[in-house]
Amino acid sequence: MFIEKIEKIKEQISQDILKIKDNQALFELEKKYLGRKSEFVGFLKNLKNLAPEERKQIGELANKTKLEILNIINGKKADLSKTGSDMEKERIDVTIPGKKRSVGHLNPISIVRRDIEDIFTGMGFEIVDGPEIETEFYNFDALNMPADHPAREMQDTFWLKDKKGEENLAMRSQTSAVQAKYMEKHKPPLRIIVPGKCFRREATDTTHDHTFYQFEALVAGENINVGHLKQVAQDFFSQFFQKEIKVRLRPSYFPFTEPSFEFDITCTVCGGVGCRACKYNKWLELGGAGMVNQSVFEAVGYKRNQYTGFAWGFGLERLAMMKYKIDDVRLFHSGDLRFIRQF
Ligand code: FA5
Repeated sequence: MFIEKIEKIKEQISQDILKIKDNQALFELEKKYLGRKSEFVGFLKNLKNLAPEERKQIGELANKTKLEILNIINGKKADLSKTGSDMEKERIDVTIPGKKRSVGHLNPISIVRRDIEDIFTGMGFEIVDGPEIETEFYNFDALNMPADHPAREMQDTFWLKDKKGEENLAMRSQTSAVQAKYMEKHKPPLRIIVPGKCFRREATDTTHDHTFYQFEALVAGENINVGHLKQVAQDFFSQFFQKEIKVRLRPSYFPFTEPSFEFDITCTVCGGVGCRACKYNKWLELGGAGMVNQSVFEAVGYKRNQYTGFAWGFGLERLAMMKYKIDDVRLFHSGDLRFIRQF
């Protein structure tokens, strides 16, 4: 009799639930089946009057049924909470274009640096790295620039104390600092480029910043001459700019090269007419260059006059300025998003 009753309740709720259209009706239904005064709860209360064996069997069935009733009610609750407008909100229009995710991109300095590295590895050069904090020895002394040398003044930099508290570590002022370090460990023939960050205590202007990049080239071997220097540079520029670029070597002085040159290319921002980027000079100085001074070779342990070589140190920003027609070097490190997002 009890079992039949339970079955009947189950059947009844399965039918009743179909008629429920709103939360109020569902509330009434829940009350009807599971409320304190409901037939089912009254029935559960009466179980205690059954014989133990029967109580166990029917009790289990009753509890299972109670769970089933709860499931039916909760299922309906979930259905009702998804009203017509909720469904509308959840509707997905797969034809709407997706949201564009903004992915980062390379800084123009990195783009140019990679371009340079590609071109020079294509010419058989090795890419060498060096520390940005350098000893006074490698940044200056090994390059024939002892402490009292006037050329040091043009590369005033920021000094740091070493572990002993002596101020003889420099934020390197030139990538030439890597020259002696590399040659101490390698013998010619050698061909390297060293792209990297340099620092100087500068009064900044459109072509000078306190932090900038250079890329050094160093070639050493037998019978290397100025013609090689000019040709390699010329090949590089025509590949880099994808067009013929005029170069100009002006006599100059660096303690570590002999003879020395200033290396200019025609300003590609104004096409050689004169603009802010070239300070109305029509030419833009890219860097210094020259034939490696035999004293530098000697300082790293090579025999004097056994090898010859050339080196240069070009400003990487200046190349980027030419390539992208940027008229102020300070923009690169300004952190100005309006600038950076243009690349
Ligand atoms: C040198 O630094 C030498 N080490 C170059 C060199 C290497 C000569 C090997 C001979 C052999 P200079 O001080 O002229 O030279 O700097 C070279 C280039 O670095 C400059 O022409 C310029 O393009 C870039 N540069 C120098 N100072 C700055 C600066 N403050 N801001 C931006 N670019 C700079």
